[in-house]
Amino acid sequence: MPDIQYSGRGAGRRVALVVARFNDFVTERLRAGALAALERAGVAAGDTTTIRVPGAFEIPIAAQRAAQSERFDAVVCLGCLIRGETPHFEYIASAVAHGITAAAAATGVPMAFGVLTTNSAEEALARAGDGPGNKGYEAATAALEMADVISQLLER
Ligand code: DLZ
Repeated sequence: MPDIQYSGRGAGRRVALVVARFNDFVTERLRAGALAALERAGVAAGDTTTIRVPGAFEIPIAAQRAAQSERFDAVVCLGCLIRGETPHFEYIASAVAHGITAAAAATGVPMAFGVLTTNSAEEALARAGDGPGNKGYEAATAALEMADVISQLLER
């Protein structure tokens, strides 16, 4: 049996970006990184849809609804939690991580975790710069890889 691995091609994939507006000075940079990764992999601009939600806490329900719509092959979840500015930081971060995991398991649609959890705004910005170190870029790449792998698994 041949191995199953990412082809590196994203053409034809339809991708939802669920982006939290809270800390948008970071999350819009994550979105830009994600769009750059999708474009580089060949995803058409018309095949991406951005869904903005108030904060990271709202990401899982929007991601699940997007997946249930059957309009997307993958969902990229982008948010930014900053410890020093966020009471109950651990609680929210845990709820978001578990919520995204549950949404992916419930729908079978791959969801990438691009939610930063940092100690400061400076740390967050360092993970949202230009180029491949951008965590939005990494999340979008992971989402495409999982969409490809799952599609190959369903073929066999
Ligand atoms: C309320 C809040 C706080 C204090 N901090 C953050 C944050 O650092 N990052 C983020 O994405 N959202 C934050 N929020 C908003 C919550 O995620 C949520 O939108 C509200 O509690 C409303 O449910």
